[in-house]
Amino acid sequence: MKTCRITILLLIVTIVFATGCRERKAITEAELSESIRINQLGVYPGLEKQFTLNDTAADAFRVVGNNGKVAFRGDLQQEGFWEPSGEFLMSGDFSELHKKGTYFIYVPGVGRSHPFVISDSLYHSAARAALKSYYFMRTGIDIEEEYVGKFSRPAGHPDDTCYYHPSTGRSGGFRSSPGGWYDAGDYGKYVVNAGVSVGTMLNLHEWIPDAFADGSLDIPESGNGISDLLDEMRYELDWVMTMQDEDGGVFHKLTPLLFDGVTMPHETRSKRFFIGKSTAATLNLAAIMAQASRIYRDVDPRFSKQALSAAEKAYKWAVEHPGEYFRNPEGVNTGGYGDRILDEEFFWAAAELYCTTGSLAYYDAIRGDLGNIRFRLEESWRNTVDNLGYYSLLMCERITGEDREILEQGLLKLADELAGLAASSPYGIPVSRFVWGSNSDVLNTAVVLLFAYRVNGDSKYLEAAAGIADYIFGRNATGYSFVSGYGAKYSRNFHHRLLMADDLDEPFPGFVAGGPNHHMQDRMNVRQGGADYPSTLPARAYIDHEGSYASNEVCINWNAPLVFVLGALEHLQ
Ligand code: G3I
Ligand code: 9MR
Repeated sequence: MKTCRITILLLIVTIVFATGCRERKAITEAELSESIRINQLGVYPGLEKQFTLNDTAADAFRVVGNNGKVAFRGDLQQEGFWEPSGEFLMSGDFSELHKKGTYFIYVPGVGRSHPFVISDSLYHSAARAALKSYYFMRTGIDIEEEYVGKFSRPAGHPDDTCYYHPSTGRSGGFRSSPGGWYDAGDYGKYVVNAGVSVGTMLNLHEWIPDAFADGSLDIPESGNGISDLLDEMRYELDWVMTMQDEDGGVFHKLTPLLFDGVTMPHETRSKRFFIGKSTAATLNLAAIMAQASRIYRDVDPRFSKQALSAAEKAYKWAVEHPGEYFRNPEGVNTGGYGDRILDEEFFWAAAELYCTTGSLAYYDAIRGDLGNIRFRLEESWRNTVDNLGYYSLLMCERITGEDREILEQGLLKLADELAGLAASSPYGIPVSRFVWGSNSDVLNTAVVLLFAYRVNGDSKYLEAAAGIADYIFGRNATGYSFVSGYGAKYSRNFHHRLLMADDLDEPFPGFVAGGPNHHMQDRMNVRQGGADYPSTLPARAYIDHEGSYASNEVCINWNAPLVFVLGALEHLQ
């Protein structure tokens, strides 16, 4: 009897050992599977940890450490069919694994994932790179000297001779308008898009001033005792200031008449023009200058004063000229950034002016809307700028009592809707429609959620925001990490003239691609370049190809919520 028990025990031990050996062998030999979609950077130890799988035959997964040892075993959950990507999906959860280290996911019968880390400084580097991207976009500098051999970029546009286009209301002449960032893959500078970009990043600074303390980036101003984020924003603010006309109105953009070809900035020959003067541009200046005025008050009192007076003059002009809508004049084909609904811009500018001055005239203009925050998909530069005003109001101590209650409840209601949508999506995002710049739509939902977390500290909002970052770094239907330089397979062939014209092996790091866009307005151009979209399904309509300006361009208003989300997560997790 006893011998029999020992034999059975031995048999069990042998089977377990043999199975273990077989599994270890299978793990060692497992090949990379693109069906396993995971944040290719990793996850924070204390937050939830999920991945998505495009393969419904499997039922279990392992998280395997660097040493080949299984650190966690779990079951996969059915997520069902997701229409935007046309996939039947499953998900895995390993939130209970907290130990820091390098891992990969192994799914028996499917393969292994890209490696990733569990780390509490997950986005330390990526957040800094995302902000540093603006330095690479500065128009007036010669980056080559610093980056020879690494990133080359000969001197940009001095913009010392910029002509007045007749659409400005002037009949000739020129002046300088130096500094500022290139908008995107093109070399234009647009006030409207400058506004949402600077506004978003200043919102972060006002909430978390040490997110990018002095010395966190390697930029010429580092070491001057001022936050590097404020230094970088100042480069753009100073340019925006040059766009204001004497009467307070603001020129819409500074670009050539036609998009430049693929040439380096110092080689372009096209003349650059001030084009149009619009209510939208004027309100953008009013909003960010009012915001900057309070944020730079201690850092640079002179600038702070000047910024406030520019903002007030601009707001007045806009009130007197509420309908100066921009449209490209004949013969001009650079970016339009045209908008005919300016309620958001008026709200934003009045909100910023109220926070800075406390003047009731501004408060009257916004008081009736305190509870009405929304999330509007697509084109953040025109659709979500009122949200920037709401965020400033949330941080503004002047708002108390019942008004504060209305404001906070409005935000929490919106955040609950977004968190609910994210929870029901197999990729953890509240977005299911994908248009030009969709990655910025996705990131902007995380900004809403992070502000909700600021209001009541409910971790569900922080978790949802972290889940949205997972999507950007690889837990998505394309399998790409959309941020250059970060992840095993990242977007690199951007529609970015600086990269296309130069012979660089590596893109500048820290840029987020526009992302999936089911309209594919550039499909002809992509095809002429000898390629095509891998899929026309909305969440997969993305191609890492330089001809794809509608899915793979870089843009300052898309990187701004990336800076916000990574800077905030790194601080809050
Ligand atoms: O929403 C409509 C949809 O209803 C319609 O069916 C569809 C048909 O094409 O268009 C959709 O609107 C598109 C819109 O983006 C929102 O997705 C427009 O066609 C499309 O032209 C528009 O693209 C804008 C693009 O400029 C072209 O004007 C982008 O939002 C905007 O971010 C982009 O911005 C450019 C600047 O002009 C120049 N600098 C680079 C920058 C980034 O690409
Ligand atoms: O290169 C341009 C890109 O920077 C803009 O965002 C985009 C917006 O319309 O336009 C791109 O230029 C394309 C033009 O619109 C159509 N012809 C092809 C151009 C790029 O190859």
